[in-house]
Amino acid sequence: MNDRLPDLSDAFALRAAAIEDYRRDGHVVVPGLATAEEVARFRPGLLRASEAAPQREKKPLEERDTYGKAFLQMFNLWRQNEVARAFVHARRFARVAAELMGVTAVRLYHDQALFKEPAGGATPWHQDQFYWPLQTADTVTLWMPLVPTTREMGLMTFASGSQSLGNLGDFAISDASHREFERLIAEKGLQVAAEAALAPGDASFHAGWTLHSASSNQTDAMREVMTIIYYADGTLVGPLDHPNRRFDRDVWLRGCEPGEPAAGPLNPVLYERGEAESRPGFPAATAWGATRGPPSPASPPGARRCARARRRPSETP
Ligand SMILES: O=C(O)CCC(=O)C(=O)O
Repeated sequence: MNDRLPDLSDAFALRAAAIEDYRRDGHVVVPGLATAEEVARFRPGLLRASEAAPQREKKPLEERDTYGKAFLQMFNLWRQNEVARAFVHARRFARVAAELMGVTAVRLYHDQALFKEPAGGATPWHQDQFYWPLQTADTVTLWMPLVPTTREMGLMTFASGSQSLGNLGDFAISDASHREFERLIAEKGLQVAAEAALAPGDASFHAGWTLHSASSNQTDAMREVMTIIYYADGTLVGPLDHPNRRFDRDVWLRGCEPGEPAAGPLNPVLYERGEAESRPGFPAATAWGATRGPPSPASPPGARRCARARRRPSETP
């Protein structure tokens, strides 16, 4: 058997309608971004990486809070082995992220394996970007199951258009965020879109400010999902105005100070559009970019790394 990993660097033919849907709704499903065969080849390495990740929760489900019951959360798998690195760094995926956002280059913020255990709880409504000290609305999460996933195992639900409301307040993932955002969704009459079933390699993408939640796992099987979070190259580090953002800066933007480019050693550029790749006919910036300021420019030469990371290039987490 050929044990070389499948090549995930090719261009995926993203439908123009998917870009429009993403920019209007703040989320979209991209079926078949990877084939089931490709996912099957990467899965063992991703599982090994998730088992080795030091953050993997050891406490039994019943001793955890609502957030802890929602999923096992293991991050920076790409630092664990070459298989995980090739998956997380896949140019095919990063290019779709860039095309959805309408930016020319994207960086990695981090990856996370989100495994909802049998009897794992629902994921409360929340906004991801509450946690992220990133000064841009051009952030997006790829969410891809590694196994066939049904609603009963825990699939995502999105409040369409909620990304355009921006920051809805300081709500960490909790019962309180769920209550508050459920109330707000009803008050604003936002459409709620619930995924029904995804195959391995199908991916959903959601923007950093999109309100989302996920159903509980009522089956005996682990819901294995990989996520990869991207942001526009050129993004600056935002204020570290609460402990969650300080944590995120310390873990994922190590060495970067507010006001500097978010471009530390853990944030490689995963896709940069070449001249030959520009696709006339695709709108260039996010629909909400117009109201939230211009899209982030690509980094100027010399601004590729944040200052502290430049001074300490050998530092690794
Ligand atoms: O997988 C889940 O249950 C929730 C995922 C999520 O909140 C995210 O990817 O931002």
